[in-house]
Amino acid sequence: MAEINKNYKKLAAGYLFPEIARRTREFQEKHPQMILKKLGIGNTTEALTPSVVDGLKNGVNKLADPSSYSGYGDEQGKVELRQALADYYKNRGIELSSDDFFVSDGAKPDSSNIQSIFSPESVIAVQDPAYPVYVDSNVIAGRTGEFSNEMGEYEGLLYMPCTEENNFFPDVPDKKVDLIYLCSPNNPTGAVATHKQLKMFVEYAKKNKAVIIFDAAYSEYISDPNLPKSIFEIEGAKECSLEINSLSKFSGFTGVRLGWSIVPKELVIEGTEPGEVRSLWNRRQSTFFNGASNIVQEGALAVFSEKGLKESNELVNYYMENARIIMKGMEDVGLNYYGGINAPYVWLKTPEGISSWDFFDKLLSETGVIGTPGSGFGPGGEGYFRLSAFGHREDIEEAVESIKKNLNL
Ligand code: PL4
Repeated sequence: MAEINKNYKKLAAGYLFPEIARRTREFQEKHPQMILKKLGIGNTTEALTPSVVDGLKNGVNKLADPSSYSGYGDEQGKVELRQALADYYKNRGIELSSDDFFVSDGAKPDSSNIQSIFSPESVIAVQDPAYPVYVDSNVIAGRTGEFSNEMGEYEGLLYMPCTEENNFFPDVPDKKVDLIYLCSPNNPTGAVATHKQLKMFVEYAKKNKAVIIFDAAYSEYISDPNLPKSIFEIEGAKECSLEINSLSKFSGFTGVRLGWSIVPKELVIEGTEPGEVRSLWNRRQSTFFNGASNIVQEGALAVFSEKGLKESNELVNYYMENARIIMKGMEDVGLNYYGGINAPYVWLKTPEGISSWDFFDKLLSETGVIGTPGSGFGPGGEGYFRLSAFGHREDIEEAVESIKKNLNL
């Protein structure tokens, strides 16, 4: 008898972002005259840069010519792209082999799939609040108990609180865990871990034979040169960490799709030899994934040219100017906020007594602005609200003006 994977039934609610889209559609149907301003989903809006467009065209042209046509490629990605990635890290002082890189179609699939190479018995620790994929993928894999409505938590998961008191970066767990998800700059709080904080996690992981899964999807938004962009800037991290990243937010690849994971040869867990964990991930990817599009990989190669990097950095600056406009607006209306400095998210504290979802409804109905309720990122997000800096400048300005004019505080 076929049976479904019952773990799906444990999932507390629909996946956050489709849920926001559903509520927005419902509202728009009831208020067709209202022009909505979308600062909810962290979705890029600006056009691909000229270098990337040339790279993609080059990919198409190669396929149009029988002498350069290619079909299936290596599941791990093009050799040149893996090397370009290794060189990019090397320029930032991080020595990695191109074999440590696995090109994929994004950080979301990598961050949800990576758990499959670890034991089903693994105890998981997540930042609270965090990108929901880390929790949901482990719920589906059966690493949690039921969801407690009272606590807003899954049994068996360790939630590491990220609060105003600890500047939204957690202390190391006070008990033994096996897999630790860290995201810096953090989605949704916009907080960035310092070298010292990451060092404490690396020390914890080594002492407890745990593995850190480091999501660096927003690393290019760090402008402070004193803050680490990669876990591998920390001494000893290669032995206990892997990292995930993508071109979604750096180069506007949210719809183009290209990411990568770094599983260093040095990463060793109990009972494995150097290179064995990397081989497991290779095995997993070779079985379940047929490689990123060859056209897209040409576009990605173009990002890592001198001109391509300059253009992508300009994109980042564009969105960060949006973040500054949002922060200024929040100051003007007197709402407390965090993040927004080295990250494209502004993390608002909702007014006293208003829950995250109630603030979502209030902001939408009074101002037409869509944001993301903090509680959608975990129980620690209750009482907070995320505004995304991804958007056309005029839309961001209109959204801020509408908040200033219409929000009834
Ligand atoms: C909506 C910490 C956004 N449908 O594009 P990818 O797959 O390379 O990256 C996804 C990703 C990975 N890691 C972190 C992220 O925040 C994201 C993207 N998050 C958001 O608004 O929080 C887009 C969400 C998209 C999704 O489900 O990822």
